[in-house]
Amino acid sequence: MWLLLVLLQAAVLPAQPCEAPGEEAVAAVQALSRRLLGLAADPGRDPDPSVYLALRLAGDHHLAGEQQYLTRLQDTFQSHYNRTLQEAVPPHGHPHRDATAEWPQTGRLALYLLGLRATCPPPDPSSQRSLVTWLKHHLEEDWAGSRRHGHPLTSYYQYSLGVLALCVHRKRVREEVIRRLLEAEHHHKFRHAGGSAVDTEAVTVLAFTCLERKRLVRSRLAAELRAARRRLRRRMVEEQRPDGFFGNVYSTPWAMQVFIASNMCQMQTVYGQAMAALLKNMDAFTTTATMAQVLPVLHGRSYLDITSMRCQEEPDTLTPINPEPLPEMLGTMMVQLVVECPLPGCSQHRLYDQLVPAPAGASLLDVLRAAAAQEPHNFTFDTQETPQGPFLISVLGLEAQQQKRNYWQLLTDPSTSLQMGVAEYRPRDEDTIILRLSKW
Ligand code: B12
Repeated sequence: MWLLLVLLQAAVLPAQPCEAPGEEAVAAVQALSRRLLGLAADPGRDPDPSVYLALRLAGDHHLAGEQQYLTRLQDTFQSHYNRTLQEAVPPHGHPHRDATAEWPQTGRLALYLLGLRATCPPPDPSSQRSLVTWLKHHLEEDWAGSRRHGHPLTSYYQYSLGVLALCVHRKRVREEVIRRLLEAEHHHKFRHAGGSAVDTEAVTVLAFTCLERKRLVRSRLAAELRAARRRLRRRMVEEQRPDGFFGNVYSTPWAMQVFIASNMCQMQTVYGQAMAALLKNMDAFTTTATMAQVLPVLHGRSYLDITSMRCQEEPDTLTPINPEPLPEMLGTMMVQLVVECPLPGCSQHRLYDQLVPAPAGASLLDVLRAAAAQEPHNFTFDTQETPQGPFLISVLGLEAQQQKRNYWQLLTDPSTSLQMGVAEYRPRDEDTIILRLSKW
């Protein structure tokens, strides 16, 4: 009887304490994992280290598929950095600033290095040494940028990812570099116009947790990090929305990683509420990037679990599925497209205001294409491919500038910032969409 009870309980309880509970949830999570695996197998998509991390942190695996994906990632990163290293590294081993003339790649390299730590069996650490040196270099550039401009050259999100990845690789970073994050937290600098701070706060908490846990900082700093961690966690709990989300549906998985990494998922009802909200909104995760960010928490894992991968216990049972085509909608819709330039230096505030007909159910990207094709051909735009999808970089010949921290913000009337990019958002008939050159 006793044995039966234990067995029954084992069948009902999730394998990981923070995992999505219940049979229905397990099936939904597995379906999402299988879809991500299907998308990862598409050679037409650039490999993304977050996708690899999500596959590695899942409960079940397709080990051959993961190995293939890793090879593609290695080809991309190793060849880029080997080439740049040959051009850039002087004999004493520190990369020159000029040879990395492009923007620092703090976040991407950090995610790749996190991915490498998650492979089974772990690769020879000597093969990663030069990449770790590069990451330190990018982080230093970001730190110098933050002193000069008051913010890192990339963003605090990428900066925190950099600290986290170096910590997971057990590499020390200068105390001043860490203190920059503490100051930013103290002065509420993580929030940027048009976006919430939750994603960045959560990555920072993970980085602080790692630094403390791996004892990579002195005890005084460790105490400060612990206090900041508690503050940030308390703030997240206080700011949880009535629908269960922290920030929005896409930042919620990051916030949940905080509770997993702090072993607090079972104690906090907020965690259960957030998990229930995610499970109710699984269809919001349509891009590889958003799927990759939600899957680890649905499996009850955080990025800190990378440091304790159990290579012997990985079931090789996952099979890919291909995405289903979206249902076709009949008819046309009319979208009011408005372009605004409210920044100093703009010739006019409202630069464009036209009604655009498009097929019902079309994406915002399709609406922009329809506007460009429409007489008198006075609308132009350009996008750039990113791991999150196409990013709108220029409208009517006005390019958003990374250096000036401008971006083309997407809004619905009067001022609601969209939670999706141009390829994912589907306007409805009679919607007004605003493309606004904003500061972040
Ligand atoms: C920083 C940030 C920004 C900055 C990026 C500038 C910079 N130089 O860093 C700014 C403020 C410009 C920005 C803009 C937007 N963002 Co943003 N952003 C982020 C954040 C916090 C970190 C991204 C990052 O650095 N990743 C690490 C690097 C290594 O990965 P990466 O993929 O190479 O990152 C680049 C691209 O992702 C791109 N990018 C940033 N945001 C977005 C959003 C979309 C849809 C696309 C296609 C690209 C893109 O800029 C990054 C830096 O170069 C994420 C949070 C998260 N959870 O991912 C949200 C996030 C990716 N953004 C989001 C959104 C919704 C937007 C906007 C659509 C908001 C809006 N209404 O205008 C716009 C994009 C509009 C456009 N022009 O196409 C959502 C995307 C959700 C989804 N469904 O895909 C996220 C997940 C935030 C959230 N929790 O809702 N963002």
